[in-house]
Parts: sequence; C-alpha cells; structure tokens
Amino acid sequence: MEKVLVTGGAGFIGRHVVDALLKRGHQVRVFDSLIEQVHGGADRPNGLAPEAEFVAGDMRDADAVAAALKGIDSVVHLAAEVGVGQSMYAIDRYVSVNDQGTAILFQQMIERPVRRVVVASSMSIYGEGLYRTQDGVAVEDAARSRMVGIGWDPVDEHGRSLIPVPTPEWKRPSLASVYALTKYVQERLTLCVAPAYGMEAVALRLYNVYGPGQALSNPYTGVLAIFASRLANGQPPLLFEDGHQRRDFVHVSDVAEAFAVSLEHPKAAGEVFNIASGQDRSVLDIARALGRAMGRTDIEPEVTGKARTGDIRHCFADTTRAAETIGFVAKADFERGLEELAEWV
Ligand code: UD2
Repeated sequence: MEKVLVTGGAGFIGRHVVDALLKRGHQVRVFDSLIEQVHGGADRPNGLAPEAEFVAGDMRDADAVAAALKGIDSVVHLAAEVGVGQSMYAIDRYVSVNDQGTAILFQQMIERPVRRVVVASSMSIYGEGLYRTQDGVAVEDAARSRMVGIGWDPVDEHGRSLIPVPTPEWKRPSLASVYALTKYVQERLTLCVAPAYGMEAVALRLYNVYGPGQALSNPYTGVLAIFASRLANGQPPLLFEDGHQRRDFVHVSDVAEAFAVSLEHPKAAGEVFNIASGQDRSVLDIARALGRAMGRTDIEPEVTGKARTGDIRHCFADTTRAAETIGFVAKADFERGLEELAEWV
C-alpha cells in the first residue's frame, strides 16, 4: 500500500478517485486549490472522504507543491481547469494552471521522485474521432460536412458520408481547443519527463464522464448534468445539431477504478489508455433515456439544429488497449447510472 498524492482530489472525478484509493487500502493526501469551493466558503471540500489528508494549494506554487510531495510514493494528477468552451476565453489561465502547473509538479519531483504518476488526459485531444470511408479506408482527419454544406456528418472528397468507428489511442491528435492543447501537453510532459527521472508514467484519456457530484449549474459541464438539471426544472433538453452526434459516456465510478488499476498494475507503466465504456450513444438517445429515468417522458427533447462552436460530430472509444493490457473494463450499467443521476439531481 502506498501514500498517494491526488492533485485536484476535491473535484468531481477527484473525490471518486480518493474513495477508490482509500477502499484499496492506500493512504491519500489531496492537494487542491478549492476553486470550486471558494464561493461556498468551506475550508474542507464538500464530499471529500474524512480519511483523506487535505492540503489547500495552487499547482503553480512550487513551495506548496514541494511540501505536498513529502513522504509521497505515487501521484495521481487531476488538477486542471476543465471547461472546453471557457478555455478559448481564458487562454492564459488554462495554459498556466494546466501546463505550467504540471511543469512545476515535475520540477519538484526531480528532487522528490515518486514510483508512478498517473495523469488525466482527455478524448478532446483527438478532435473528430476515427472514421472510415465506405471502402473501409481509415480517416484520421475527418472534416465536418457543414463546412462543405451537406448535412452534419463528415464526408469524403466525393461527398459520401464517412462512417464513425471506435477511436483507438494511435489516432493522431487534432487539438481544436486550448483545453485539448493543454491536456495534450500535460500528457506528453508526464510521459517524457517521468521516465527520465526513473518514475513510471501513465496517461488516461477520459471520455465523457458522468455521475453524481458533477457540477449542475456550470454551462460548460457535461451534457448529462445539463440535461438532468433542465428536466428537473421541467425544461426540455436542448439537442445541438440534429441530436444524432455520438459519444461514449463513462460512469465516474469506472473512471475512479481505472485510476486505481493504472496506479497499481505493473503493465500500465509507460502506457496511454482510452478510459470509456466502449459503448457509443447519440445525444438524442441519452436525452430520452434520462427522461425515462427521471419520470419525465412528457418532456420531449428539443432539436435546435445549431452546432456549438468547436464541437466535434462523433467520438467514441476503442477500449481494447486498457482491457488487454491492464484488464480494465467499465462495469457501470448506463440505465442504473441515469437512475442514480435522477436521484441525485
Ligand atoms: C467535452 C470534451 C471532453 C470533456 C467534456 C466534459 C471535446 C471534444 N471533449 O466533450 O474532453 O472535457 O467536454 O464533459 O472537447 N450537447 C447538446 N446539448 C447541450 C450540451 C451538449 O446537445 O445542452 C451535445 C454537444 O453538442 C455534444 C454532446 O452533447 O455533441 C456532448 O457534449 P459535452 O459538452 O458533454 O461534452 P463534449 O463531447 O463536448
């Protein structure tokens, strides 16, 4: 059993990771700027397990990071600014917190190396997911068809629809937002610097994470949280485009498990894994399913016919690598996850 530092451990995903690590018998120290809590005025994060040690601090404060690393065996690095849309307005803050913060963490670990660092990366680095042509040729850089004025789905040069397929880790990144760029830098810094100082590195590319504890009021939060709070207020979910865009929704308890396994499994070292359910669903399907779970089948989702700036059309995961290398397979039942969200909202 190890003493694990969880940066960002007071956030939505972090709190679940902390619980998973404690359950496995690790000791946990949380380092978090408490940005989410500042307005609430709490000095200990809401919902953080009482067994976890808590240290408030900013990733860019080298002395605070150095102190937080004392006596630590391994690190789970989750601290980050997370809104994709917001990242285009607060460029300096995103680059500073996410990338300078990660650089400072590694600078401090030169003197205080740990066994392993597991960093949270994101599916956002892929941009559009992987597609194939109708002749079966893989397309890594699909462009949105609305750019050429036909429908919503990406098309080939002859105007034929491309077919979305599960995206594997080898797909070339296509960094379409400042958020994606900073996540990619975090991932690459970790995989480049850790081994140079004898530390093991693992990067987890998280897909669309959902579950209890996700922010409800923030307009940049995940779509399920937005739909849940709209339905709870008697409002219809608003579907961008035609609602047929596809994503991979992974329950936060599975994500927490993935971090714990990635910290422990000998074969995880040096790897990058998609962390997802492996099941793709359209936004329309999830809106309807959530309506059923919340007993609001009377509210029909509303199709806006408008795309959100910077949105991709489809991206869902090929989860083979995590399954084969470290035996991680998401277990949560989606319908049950929605019922739980319905109870929580
Ligand atoms: C972004 C990030 C992802 C993660 C996630 C946070 C990308 C490609 N990915 O994913 O890494 O940070 O945000 O949850 O940048 N939608 C509606 N109506 C709404 C809100 C959303 O139809 O009111 C659609 C939206 O157009 C998209 C899908 O729902 O097709 C999912 O949206 P999201 O914001 O939950 O997540 P996504 O995939 O943009």
